[in-house]
Amino acid sequence: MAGEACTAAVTPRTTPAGFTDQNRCLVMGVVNVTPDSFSDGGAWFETSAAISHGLALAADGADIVDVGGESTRPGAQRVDQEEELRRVGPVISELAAAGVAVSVDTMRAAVAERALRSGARLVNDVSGGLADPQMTKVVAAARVPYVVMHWRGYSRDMQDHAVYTDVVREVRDELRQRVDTAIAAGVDPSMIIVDPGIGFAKLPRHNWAVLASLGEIARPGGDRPFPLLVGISRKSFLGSLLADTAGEPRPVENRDEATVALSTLAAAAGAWCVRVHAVAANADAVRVAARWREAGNG
Ligand code: PMM
Repeated sequence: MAGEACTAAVTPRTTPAGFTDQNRCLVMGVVNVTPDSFSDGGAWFETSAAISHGLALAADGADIVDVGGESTRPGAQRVDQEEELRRVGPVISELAAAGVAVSVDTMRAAVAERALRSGARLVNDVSGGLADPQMTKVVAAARVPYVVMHWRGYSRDMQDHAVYTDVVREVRDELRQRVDTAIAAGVDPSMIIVDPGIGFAKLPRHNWAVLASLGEIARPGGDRPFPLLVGISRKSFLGSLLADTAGEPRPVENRDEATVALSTLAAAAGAWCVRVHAVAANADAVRVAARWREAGNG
């Protein structure tokens, strides 16, 4: 495949078992059923608003709708399990019943298990199995695709862990440990998706270094690539990149154009999926990137 011959930033796009290859990067739309997420500030906290929003994202072209009940913005405190379940349960059931491919964004095995019973088709675990040792067992038993993200600790103090000598090597090696642990627990390797965890225990320069080496990140074992998910949407490193002349970061509500630009680049570099808030423009972007790759770039 053309991607093999290109730079380390480029990787062949691979697809996890359970998803059909669409010949392009997929788009995962975000529904945060939280009062305090940084990007949408509680707009979808009511169950009915979250369901309508998930349906709207699917209509806009989301291939997957990711439903989460716990904010992971830097500094966020945890919610308890019952509250997390109360937030995501009805939203997942309704969206799945409407035929939407739903993923659950959770670090808790019990929440993942309930979400899968309600119709979720993928587990998105930002802790990559570190937060709850039961998670990999639940995923293995359910035989569903599993997103293993690079993570160094809970949101309340994660930025204290943004210390690296060689960020690409360390992220890749730590992902490898998480992937090995998941496989040892019985998760089918063909169901694993890796994610560099942009903004999680990372400063802007770490995010950019990792994004420039997606080919290496996708190969935590150094050999065959895993499907890669990238979550860059509206994140603060884009705010600082686009700061005004006084140094004020670009506000979160004005970061969608930059998100689209970076989704295009990630898709052109071979990402399997981009996780975004504004679906329609990113759905166009991944189609442009697919055509770009088909034309011989990547
Ligand atoms: N980022 C957030 C939440 N969940 N999941 C994955 N797999 N990758 C990410 O980068 C990621 C995630 C934080 O963003 P949000 O608060 O806007 O949802």
